[in-house]
Amino acid sequence: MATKPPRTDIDETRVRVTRPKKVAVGVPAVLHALQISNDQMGVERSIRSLLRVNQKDGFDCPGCAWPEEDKRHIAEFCENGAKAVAEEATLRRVGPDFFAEHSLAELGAHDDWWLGQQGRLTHPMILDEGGTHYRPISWDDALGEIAKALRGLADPNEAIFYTSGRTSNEAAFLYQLLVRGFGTNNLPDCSNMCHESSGSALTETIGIGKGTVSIGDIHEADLLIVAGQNPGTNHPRMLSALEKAKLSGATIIAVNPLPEAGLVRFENPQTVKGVILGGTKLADQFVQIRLGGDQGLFQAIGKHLLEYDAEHGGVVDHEFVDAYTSGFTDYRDAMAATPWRELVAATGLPEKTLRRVGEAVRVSKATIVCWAMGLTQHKHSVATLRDIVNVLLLQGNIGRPGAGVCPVRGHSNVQGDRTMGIYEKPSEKFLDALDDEFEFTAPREHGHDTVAAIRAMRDGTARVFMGMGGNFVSATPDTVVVEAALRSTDLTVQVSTKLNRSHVVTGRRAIILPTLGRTDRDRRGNGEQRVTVEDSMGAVHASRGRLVPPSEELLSEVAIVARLCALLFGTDAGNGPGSEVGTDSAVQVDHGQPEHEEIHRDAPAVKGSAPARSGSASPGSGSNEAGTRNAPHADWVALEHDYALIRQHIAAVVPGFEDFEASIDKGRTLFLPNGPRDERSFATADGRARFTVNALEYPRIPGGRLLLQTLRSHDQYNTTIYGKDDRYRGIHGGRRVIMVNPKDIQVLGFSDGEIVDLVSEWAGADGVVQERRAESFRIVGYATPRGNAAAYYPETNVLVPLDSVADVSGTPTSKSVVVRLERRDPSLG
Ligand SMILES: Nc1nc2c(c(=O)[nH]1)N[C@H]1C(S)=C(S)[C@@H](COP(=O)(O)OP(=O)(O)OC[C@H]3O[C@@H](n4cnc5c(=O)[nH]c(N)nc54)[C@H](O)[C@@H]3O)O[C@H]1N2
Ligand SMILES: Nc1nc2c(c(=O)[nH]1)N[C@H]1C(S)=C(S)[C@@H](COP(=O)(O)OP(=O)(O)OC[C@H]3O[C@@H](n4cnc5c(=O)[nH]c(N)nc54)[C@H](O)[C@@H]3O)O[C@H]1N2
Ligand SMILES: [Mo]
Repeated sequence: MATKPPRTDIDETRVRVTRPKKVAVGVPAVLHALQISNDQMGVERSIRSLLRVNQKDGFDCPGCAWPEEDKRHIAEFCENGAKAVAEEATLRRVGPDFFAEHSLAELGAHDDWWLGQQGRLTHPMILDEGGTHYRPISWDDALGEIAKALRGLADPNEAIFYTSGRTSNEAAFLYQLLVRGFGTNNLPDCSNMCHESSGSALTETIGIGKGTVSIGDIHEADLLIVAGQNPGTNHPRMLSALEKAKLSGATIIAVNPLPEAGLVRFENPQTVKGVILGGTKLADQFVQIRLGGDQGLFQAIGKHLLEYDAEHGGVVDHEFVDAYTSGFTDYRDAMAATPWRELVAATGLPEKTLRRVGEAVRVSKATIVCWAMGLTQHKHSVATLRDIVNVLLLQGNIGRPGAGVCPVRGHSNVQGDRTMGIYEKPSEKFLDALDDEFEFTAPREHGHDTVAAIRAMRDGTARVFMGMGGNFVSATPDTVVVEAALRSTDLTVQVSTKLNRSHVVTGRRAIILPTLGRTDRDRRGNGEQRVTVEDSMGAVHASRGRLVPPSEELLSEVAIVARLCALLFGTDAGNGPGSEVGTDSAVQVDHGQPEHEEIHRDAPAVKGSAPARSGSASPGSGSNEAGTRNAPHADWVALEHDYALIRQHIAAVVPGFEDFEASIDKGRTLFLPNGPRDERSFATADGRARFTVNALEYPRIPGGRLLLQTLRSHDQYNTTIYGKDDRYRGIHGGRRVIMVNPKDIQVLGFSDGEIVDLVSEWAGADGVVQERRAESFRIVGYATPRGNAAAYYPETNVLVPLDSVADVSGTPTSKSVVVRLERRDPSLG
C-alpha cells in the first residue's frame, strides 16, 4: 500500500533547514500570531477576537485544553491559540459557488493545507450518488436525508457517530442522547487516538479517568516531570504555569527523545522579564529517552525509591500506603526483581542518569507528572502510565497540594465530551440516569471505538458515518484502509466548520453540515446562547462567541442535533423543563405514519416561520409512531432554542453539575468533584488506589530499521495545517521530512538532504510482514536518539497499521512505527 503526495504537497525538495531553537515563545511568537490573524481576518476583527480569548465574558480558546490562570492577563492567548482563532474567524468562505467550481476529483488532488485555507463552510451541501460536485441542499432536506438513511438501516449498530473534541458540553450531551436514542453506543471519538491510555490506566488504578491536579497544584509543586509532551508548541500557556512553579523553586525534568524548544528555555511574552532578560531556563534536567522507554524510566524511579527506603527509611509514605492503597508488596517485590541492566536497555540511559532522576523524585516534597501523546500512543502505554501511578503512590503524591497526575488533554473540550457521555463503553450508572431522565432504555451493548469503527466500515457491517467535527480520514491510522472503508459506506455526514479531507473522501453519498464555531455569536429563539466546556483539570466554564457568523445559513451543533432528535424521535412538547418556550424553527417535525415520512421539502431553512410542533404525538407515544423503538422523550424544539434547558438535563444526569446554571450565571467556574484529589477516595474495584505489577516492555528495533514517531509541527492543529514551517525545530517550507540521528543516516547508507520513501513493516496476526509506503520524504539530520526517527502527522498516518494498537486502550501506536528508508528510483523524480 502506498500513497502519493497530493499534487500541491510535493514540497520536500524545497525544504530549508536551520538550527533548531532553544527558546520558545517570546515576542517573535506574538508577532507571528498577529500576522497570521491579520491575513485571515483583517486587523479589526483580529483585535476584537483576540481580546476575547479566555476572558471571563468571552469565548474559550479553541486551541488546547490547558486551563486558564485564576488571574487572567489582558491577552490570555498564545501564538498557537491565536492561530486556532484565526483559522476559525477567517473571512474566507467556502460556499455553493466554490463547490460548483471545484469537482470532488479536483479537491482530492489538493493537500490538507490547501483545503483548510479555503475558508469557512457556509451552506449545507450534498453529494449525490455518482455525482462529481457537491450541490446545495436545504437544512430540512439534508436532515431528512440523514434521518431516512438511519431509519433504513437493518440495525442501529450499522451507524457510526464520531466526535472530535471541540464540541461543547451542551451539543455533546444532546448528541450522545441522539445516538443512544437511535439505539447504539457506536460513539468513537478522537480520545480513542489520544488520551484513551490515560483514561484506562487511571480508572483502573485511582478510580477516575482524569488528572488529579489543579492549576494551583502546578504552581505549588516541588518537582514537575514533563514526559512525552511538547508544550512549547501544543500547550504554550502551560509554559507560563511552569515558569511560575520554577520561580517558586520547583525543579522541572523534561523526558523526551527530542530537545523541544519550550522545555529547554521559555520567554514569557507577558512579563518584562521574558522580554528583556532572555527568559527562564525551565528544565533542570533534560532526559533524552529512547522512544517507548518511559516504562523503564518510571520502574527505575520506583526501584531507586524502594532501594533507598529499604536502606535508610523515610521515603515511602507508609501511612498513606497502608490507609489508601492495595498491592504495595507485590509491586515492591517486582521492582526488586527487575535488574538495572534491563532498565538501562529499555531507556537507552545509563544507570547513573536513571538514579539521578530517582534522586530528584526522592527529595521532592510534592511531585506532579505531566504527559501527553509521547506516553499514550505506544503498545505498552497503559502499563507505562500504571507505573507512573505506582511511583506517585509510593510517596503519597496523590490527593495533596502540589502533587498528582496531570495528563494534559488535547482538544479544548475533549474531556468535557467524555463527561457528557461521548463514550463507546458507557457506565451502567450513567445509562441508568439517562434512562430515568428521558424515559427510555438506552442500549447496553458496548459500541465501536475508532479502530473498531474503521473495521466495521471496512467489513460492511457499518453503512452510515456521521462526524461531529474532526477529520476522520486524516486523523486515523492506516489511511489507505480508512479511505476504502469510508468509500464503501452508503452515506457520510460531516458537521464541520472548515473544509477538510473527510469532505473529499466520502461514502456513496455525502452531506456537509456547516456549523458555528467557538468564536461565532449563537443567536437562538431565547436570545444569545452560551455553551460550556471543561478544561484539562475538570473545571467547567461558559464560553460565548461574539463574532458575526460566516453565514446566516449556519446552525449551531446543538440546533443540528436537536432537529435530528425531533425527526427521529418526534417532539414531546409536554416533557422537560421550559416547554413553553416559543419557537421559530423551520424544521417540520414529522410524527406521521411511515407513508408520509418525507419531511416538508420546501420549508425555508433557518429563518422560517412554520410551527415546529406539527405532529400530534403525545408524550410516551410519539416516538413509536415516528418509527423508532423506545425513543427518549424531551421537548427538542425547546432545547434547540434555550441551551439552559439542556444544562438542566445535564444537571439531572451527570454528577457534579447540580449547581450548573447558577455558577455560570455568576460567571464562576464549576470545579467537578475529583475523588482522589478532594478526599483521597478511590472508586476502584477494591475502593483503594492500586499498585500494579507490569512486565517491563519496550520496543525492539530490527536491524537496519528505525522506530518512527509521528508528531505535530509548530504550524498545525492536528490535521489542520497552518503553514509549512516548524520554526522551533528549524524546518522551513515543507512537511515531508524525516528527522534522523546523523549517525544513523550514515550507518544506513544515506545522506542528509536525500529524498527517500518510508516503508513501514508490520507483522500481522498471521506473522506475515505487511508493508506500507509513504513516498518522497527529505532526510533531516536531527538530535533524536539512535534508532529513533520523527516525522509529521497526518502525512505519515498511511504507515500506521490499523491493527497496531495499545494493549487495553486500543489507541493506535502513532509513536512507534517500524520503518525502513528506501532510496527513490531517480527516474520517479
Ligand atoms: N498548536 C497545537 N496545539 C495542539 C495540537 C496541535 O496539533 N497544534 N493538538 C492538540 C491535541 S489533540 C493534543 S492530543 C495535544 C498533543 O500534544 P503533544 O503530545 O505535545 O503532541 P505531539 O506533537 O504528538 O508530541 C509528542 C511529544 O512527545 C515526545 N515523544 C514521542 N514519543 C515519546 C516517548 O516514547 N517518550 C517520551 N518521553 N516522549 C516521547 C515527542 O518528541 C514530542 O515532544 O496538543 C493539543 N494542542
Ligand atoms: N499519526 C498520528 N495520528 C494521530 C495523532 C498523532 O499524534 N499521530 N494524534 C491523534 C490525536 S491526539 C487526535 S486528538 C486526533 C485528532 O482528530 P480530529 O479531532 O478528528 O481532527 P482535527 O484535525 O482536530 O479536526 C479538524 C476539523 O474539525 C472541524 N472543526 C473545527 N472546529 C470545529 C467545531 O467547533 N465544530 C465542528 N463541528 N467542527 C469543527 C474542522 O472542519 C476541521 O477541519 O488525531 C489523532 N491522530
Ligand atoms: Mo489529541
